[in-house]
Amino acid sequence: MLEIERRRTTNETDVTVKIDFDGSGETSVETGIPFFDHLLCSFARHGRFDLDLQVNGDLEIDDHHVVEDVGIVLGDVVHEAQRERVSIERFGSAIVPMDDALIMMAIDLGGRTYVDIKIEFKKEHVGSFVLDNVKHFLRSLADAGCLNLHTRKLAGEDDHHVAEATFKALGISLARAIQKDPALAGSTPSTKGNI
Ligand SMILES: [Mn+2]
Repeated sequence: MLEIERRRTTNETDVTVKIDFDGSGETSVETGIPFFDHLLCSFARHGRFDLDLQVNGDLEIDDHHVVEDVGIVLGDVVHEAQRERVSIERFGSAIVPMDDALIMMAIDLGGRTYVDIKIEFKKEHVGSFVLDNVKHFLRSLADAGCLNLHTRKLAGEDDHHVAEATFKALGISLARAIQKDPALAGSTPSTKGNI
């Protein structure tokens, strides 16, 4: 069990998260943006994270602040998980197909932030969710979590599939990076001795 709780309150949003990185994929997610909820549930389900995420945000403006702040809070809890757990795998990657869509993602929890996102969409929205916010979410998460994150759309015509495969790839990559490597026996996967 690697359970972390966080609450982040600003003038724009109030985000409460409880996540168990060693869970089974149980989700309760309410951001006020149905398609974003769907993406976050896919992320948690395929990462086998138990995720309870409740957000009150200024959606009367648009979905930007909610998406950004959920990214920041999730990055924060990833960073804490990485510090709490010794002997993590550190690297995690996935290539996830979803019908026409094919997404590659690779993550390093080595503590140095670098983000390279090449995911393009055909349309501007799915439902009330602005698709450009997928990139903004990933960047916010990587910044707050000190992640090295690379992702590519290798194929995909349907924006719903492209976005969902991206969140599945994120869940799987993170789960692989954060899992314990028993072979390390208490040491850290870095030639420097710590990360
Ligand atoms: Mn779907």
